Amino acid sequence: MQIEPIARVQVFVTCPGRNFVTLKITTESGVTGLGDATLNGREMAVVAYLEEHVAPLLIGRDAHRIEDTWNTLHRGAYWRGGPVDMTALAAVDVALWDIKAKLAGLPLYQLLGGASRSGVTVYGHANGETIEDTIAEAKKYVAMGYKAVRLQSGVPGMASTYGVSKDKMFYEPADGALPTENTWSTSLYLNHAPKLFQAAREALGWDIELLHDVHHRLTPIQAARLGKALEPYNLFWLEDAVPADNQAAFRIVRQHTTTPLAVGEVFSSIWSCKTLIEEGLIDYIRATVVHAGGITHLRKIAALADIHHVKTGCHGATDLSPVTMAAALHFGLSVSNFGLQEYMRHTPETDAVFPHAYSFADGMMHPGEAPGLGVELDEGLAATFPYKRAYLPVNRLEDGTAFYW
Ligand code: GCO
Ligand code: MG
Repeated sequence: MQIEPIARVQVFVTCPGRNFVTLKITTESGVTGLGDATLNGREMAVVAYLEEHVAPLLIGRDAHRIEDTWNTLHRGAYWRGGPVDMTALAAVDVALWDIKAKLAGLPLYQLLGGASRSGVTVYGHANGETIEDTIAEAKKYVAMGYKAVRLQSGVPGMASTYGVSKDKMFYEPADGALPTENTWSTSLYLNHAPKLFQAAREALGWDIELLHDVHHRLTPIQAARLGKALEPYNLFWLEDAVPADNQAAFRIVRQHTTTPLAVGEVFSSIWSCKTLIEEGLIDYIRATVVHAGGITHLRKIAALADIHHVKTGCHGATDLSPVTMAAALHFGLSVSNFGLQEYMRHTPETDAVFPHAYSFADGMMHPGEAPGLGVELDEGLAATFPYKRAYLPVNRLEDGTAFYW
């Protein structure tokens, strides 16, 4: 039996415009694997967890035993689960898949069953202060070949809202050494959102898929009303319509609207979406490689989803590093029930720190043919971008009540 003992485990933190945490595992024969361990706004919690509690358990283990390592780290942790633990576990898992595929001399998707499609269809982010600006941005995505675009626009009367950036291409909300405070009005938003999509259909036609992210801000009955109001505009999905801590909340939304529902970017395990999937309450599951326990665990979520007609729709914001982007593309290319992949382009600095083999053409991405994930970390360049504490914003209602962001 071929054994590939783990010799070294290192954690790198770099901030080429935003913070990224990267795990690097090196085997005794010198093969390296990378895993993304970035948890936006809580980066150093995962660093400490990996360095102090996970790395010592890995030294000497056989890098080939991915499933056993996953179960050992998960079942062997009495306090298991949650975003910090599952992000750390994901980083280990992805790094081990990277190593295994490099040893096999194959791009990772080949080990996951091979390509099920010619490419991974992605959606881009069009956003603007006004409906007109947002539509103008969307037209640029259509011109670039995108087949699906997410639309977010500013709401008249609200100083700022989720998804609308100062710099349209690189939306980066984790912008403060202390959280920025936003003010939220559900009624202004609910009156505005359908107008955005009515104008978008008039200007963009019906051949482009349109998506929208509510970012966890409605009650179930408000989400139901929005879903109904958006039905005439044929959305590909309505995302995070309500906070999903209570999976049963989706029953109300579901029974009122045929607008397809997506949820799960903040989920860390199959237990966060078991009811949603089994009861057919959603159409797309947005759990990702980096925050839901890596490729090993995401495959189990996707397998459960598959038998319930739920497709994947993995999170792919800029706070997920190119290591996650690559892993998501290998996963998306091979998984049977692929739906759509989010793609927010990284800054040129980030792309330089993480040279990668993946590429975009005609609205689709491909992970490339390099053995493993096809991503490396330029450690020298990474070291020139030191960590900077950065929080995601917080939200308050107009009367000052603390609210979901
Ligand atoms: C998305 C997400 C992001 C998150 C961000 C938080 O749909 O891409 O909602 O914009 O807000 O990933 O870290
Ligand atoms: Mg989202």
